[in-house]
Amino acid sequence: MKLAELDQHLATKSLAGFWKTRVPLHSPETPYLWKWDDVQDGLLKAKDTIGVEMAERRAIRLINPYAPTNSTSRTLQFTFSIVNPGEVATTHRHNMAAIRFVVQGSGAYTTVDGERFPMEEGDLILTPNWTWHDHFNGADKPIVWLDGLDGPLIQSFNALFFEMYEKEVQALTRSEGESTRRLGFARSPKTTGKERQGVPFRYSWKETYEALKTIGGTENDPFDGVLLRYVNPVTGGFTLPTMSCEIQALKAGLKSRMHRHTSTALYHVFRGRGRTKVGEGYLEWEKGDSFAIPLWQWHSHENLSAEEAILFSMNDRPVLEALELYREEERSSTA
Ligand code: GTQ
Ligand code: FE2
Repeated sequence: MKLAELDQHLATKSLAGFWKTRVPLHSPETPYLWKWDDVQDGLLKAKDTIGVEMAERRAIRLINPYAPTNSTSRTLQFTFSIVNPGEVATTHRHNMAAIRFVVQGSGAYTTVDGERFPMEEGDLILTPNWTWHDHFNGADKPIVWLDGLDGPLIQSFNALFFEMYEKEVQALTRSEGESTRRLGFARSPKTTGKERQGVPFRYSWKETYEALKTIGGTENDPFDGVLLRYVNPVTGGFTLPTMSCEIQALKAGLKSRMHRHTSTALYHVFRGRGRTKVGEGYLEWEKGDSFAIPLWQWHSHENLSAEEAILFSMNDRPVLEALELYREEERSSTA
């Protein structure tokens, strides 16, 4: 039998020979940067055009035009939300995990599984997989925050589920600060280690920044400056099963060494100005910008200003590690 004939025969039986399909390998992805001016302009236009009651969430997604998934990356998603004074974003839950990082404004609340968490600039709030969440802005100015989600990853499994709560706002069943008192500092001796990792939690900016300052005097990661992971309050490990959140300070003039790894990272510039070399090109960033560093691209960061720069980021390393797919390589040079 001729090869072409065989291939055709197999195709009629919904089969294919390995010699025909091979195994698709990793293909390099394109880094991308979103300017804050564009994001902010979109949010301010949406603020007056889209009612939060009609949209459920007034959120704008970052789309990497080079990604095949219509999302920020193949696994992780950034969106920015704006909530006007007095507005409520109604209660729902989904098995995407989400985080909120407050970019601008204050005086709003996110309620997660019955506990109310204040939202101040720089705070990080976890809404883990399948927790009920709603938001309320009690201030007299709009508030803007960054939503980080593992949506594209969950969609790749076709396992995304979503539910609306029966009421607009959920009842408060816990006191404010209860999760921190339960989990933030000490573990109950009854802790078994098998507790659900996806617990609601808030990392206040005040404490995050104090921690950055404290370790900044002595610890400097050659690839990332002064870097902190937001550890999960139950396990002490990654922030969530699917996402690791990190905050890093780059001292004035710092140039980090190059490395690459099989995790994908999304960044948001909280303070400062600089550039990140990714592959052969540079992503030039300033306060408010966001950028994506695809997996397996050599990269290094540079602070181009006389002030400290602070980057918030989220990556999918917990998933790569759990599946034994995580690998990392280092270079001794900075570019
Ligand atoms: O803020 O709860 O971008 O549920 C997509 C789905 C944000 C949210 C998104 C969501 C949210
Ligand atoms: Fe949500």
